[in-house]
Amino acid sequence: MNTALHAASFFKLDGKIISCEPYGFGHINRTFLVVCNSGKRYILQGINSNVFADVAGLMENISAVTAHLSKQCSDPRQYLNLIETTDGRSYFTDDDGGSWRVYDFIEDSLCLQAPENAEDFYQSAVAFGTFQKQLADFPAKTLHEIIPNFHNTPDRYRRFHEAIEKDAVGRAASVQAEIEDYLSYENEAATLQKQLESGVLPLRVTHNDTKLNNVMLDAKTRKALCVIDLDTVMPGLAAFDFGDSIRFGAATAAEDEKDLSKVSMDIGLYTVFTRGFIRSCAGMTEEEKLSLPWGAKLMTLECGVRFLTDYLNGDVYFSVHYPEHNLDRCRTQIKMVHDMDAKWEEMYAIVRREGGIE
Ligand code: ADP
Ligand code: GN1
Ligand code: MG
Repeated sequence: MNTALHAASFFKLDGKIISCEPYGFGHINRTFLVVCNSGKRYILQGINSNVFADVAGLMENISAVTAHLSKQCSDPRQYLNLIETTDGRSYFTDDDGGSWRVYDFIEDSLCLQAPENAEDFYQSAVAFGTFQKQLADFPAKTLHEIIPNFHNTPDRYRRFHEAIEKDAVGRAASVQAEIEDYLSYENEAATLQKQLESGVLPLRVTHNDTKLNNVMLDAKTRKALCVIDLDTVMPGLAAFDFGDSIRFGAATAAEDEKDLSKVSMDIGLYTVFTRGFIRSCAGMTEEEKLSLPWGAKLMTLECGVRFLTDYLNGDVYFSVHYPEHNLDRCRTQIKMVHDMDAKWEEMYAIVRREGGIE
């Protein structure tokens, strides 16, 4: 029996398992679709233990957050529902130390890799803005910090410097141009971190990985349904969630597009996302609203730094499908950053207008 199917047999599923197949496009966990003879479907995930050292803490976070959300949602498809193991735990550990969890499959839903129209992207903003608002009264201090310094951009630069120095797989010489381009932005990297440390920006419970493919839309109405992929829910800034959404969803091309002439930040999509996020996350301070353009730029810069760091380290973190995959990804991100620089004044003006700031 394969390990995923074996793991699935330890959960309280409705009926007998008839199939268990790889599913989706995540970079981190191993995801499977499990179908039972009752017709019921589930998502089984092998949790990536290289990325998540504290699986117990991670599952405690997810259990607590989904329990909190379940009290505020009328439709069970509006939050991730964890299925217990047969002995009443939130996850199963196999004989090789692998950790597995199961969720109800969110039926009649859509998960998009790119928005098909502006309304899809608006709905993803509603999903993430609502998620943040619903967690505004959640006691953030009780959450485990699953990946310390996850969106600490200066710390990502520190690790980038280490990777350049170490040059573990001898790739540094061939990517000097990319390294220099990223280093030329290092002086901007601490902008949000400084505002967080000085108390200008409030700490919230945030998702921290707000890619469009971490949102489910209702297949019939195409309205926001559910936010998924809760591994990185931790205390953070509104600008992190806003920014990572723009990085991925307002891009005019895929994260790994090779033809850079296709890559830019769609200002129309940026506008609709800003509108949806500000409207659904009521209560953001003026400083928070004004930090949103920085979120877009720094989350894109940071993700690019992470891709390039991983390329230099020999692709030890992100899943890659070919040797230059992380390099291609880092090139699209810096292209996006250049484009945001060109649109910087407009990005601010949009936030002011949508946020009602004179
Ligand atoms: P990763 O951390 O690897 O990105 P995700 O939790 O985002 O893993 O899951 C990968 C994909 O699996 C998602 O993009 C989505 O398509 C699908 N998926 C995850 N959870 C569910 C669910 N409960 N119902 C339906 N599809 C899901
Ligand atoms: C990873 O898990 P996934 O594929 O949604 C990563 C994010 C990156 C993203 C880049 C835990 O997200 O931080 O922004 O890839 N998640 C983790 O596509 O590192
Ligand atoms: Mg995901």
